[in-house]
Amino acid sequence: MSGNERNTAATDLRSVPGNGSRRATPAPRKTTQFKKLLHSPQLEFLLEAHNGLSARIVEEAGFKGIWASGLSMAASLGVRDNNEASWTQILETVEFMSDATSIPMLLDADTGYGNFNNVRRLVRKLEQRQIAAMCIEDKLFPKTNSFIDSEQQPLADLDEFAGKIKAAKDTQQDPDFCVVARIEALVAGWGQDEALRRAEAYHRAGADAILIHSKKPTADEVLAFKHAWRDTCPVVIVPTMYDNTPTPVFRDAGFSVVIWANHLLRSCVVTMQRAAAKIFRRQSVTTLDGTICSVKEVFRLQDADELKAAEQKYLPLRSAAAPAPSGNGNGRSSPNAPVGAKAEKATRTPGTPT
Ligand code: SPV
Ligand code: MG
Repeated sequence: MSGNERNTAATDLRSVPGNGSRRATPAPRKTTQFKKLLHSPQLEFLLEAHNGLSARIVEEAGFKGIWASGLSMAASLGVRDNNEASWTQILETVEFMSDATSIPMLLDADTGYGNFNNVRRLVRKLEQRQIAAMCIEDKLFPKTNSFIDSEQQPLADLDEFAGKIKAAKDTQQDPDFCVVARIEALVAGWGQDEALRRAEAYHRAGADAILIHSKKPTADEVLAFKHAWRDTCPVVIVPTMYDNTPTPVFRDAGFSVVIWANHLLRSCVVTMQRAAAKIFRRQSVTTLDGTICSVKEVFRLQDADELKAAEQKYLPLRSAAAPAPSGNGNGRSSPNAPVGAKAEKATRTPGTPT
């Protein structure tokens, strides 16, 4: 079955934690879940993740969706938010994130990593990996983060960017895959009229939602945009700079989705810096108790138990008295080792620590 066929099936087989294993519990497709979030009557929230582990933590916390942040993925790879990580490296990262979770993900796909043709290929690859939606921004490749010299950043030509959106919508196989068009006009200092002109064009091109970005310390700009745009289509915001705005303000204004865009990355930076400094200073890890999780918790997040159960099911029984598997190095019994239910004391070679 091709990726596209898999994705357009009536339901997804819900991923369960555990390296790609799946159980046959029908769940709405991730695309459908995301589209529902966009159109839900209440304010919804996405939290940033940047790898499989953080994605799983977002899901466990109760969030209904994940923002695969370009800034956070780049930072966690140790590079800048300037498309220094290639698009296939990003694809690989979000594949791990998607496999590790059952909630939908909105990929921050920057400018789409090229022109309309690159966007078409990107959409195909995202659908194959069950990524529910992508957000593209109207800047030029290679992009720079919106909060670095933003007013010197050129914007994409409106028609060229609208063509990218149309190409994405024409390419998607799953009718519920969503394209979010991110407008940088306010960030770049082009003003409200230009932001609205672009929103109109991107909406006409088929965008499922508009992300209006702002670098102001208050929400005034995005509130003014929303007031003028009304409910033409869902509006998504990223309150990174206006983070003191009380959430009810966003709710009352009728925004669709709030993205907390980089807060897990920033929280683990602090935690890691503190732990590293402490360990270095004290030449010991004995004082870290209580500030780090147990190894057992890491195993839980990796779903080690699922592998243990799978070993019960799939690994052949091996007599405890039998010689150790000879040299195949994969932890399974050698084909010549005595096996079978008759063995009085049988064991399986575990693949995971307990
Ligand atoms: C990101 O998370 O990469 C974003 C949001 O694009 S921001 O960095 O706030 O512009
Ligand atoms: Mg970004």
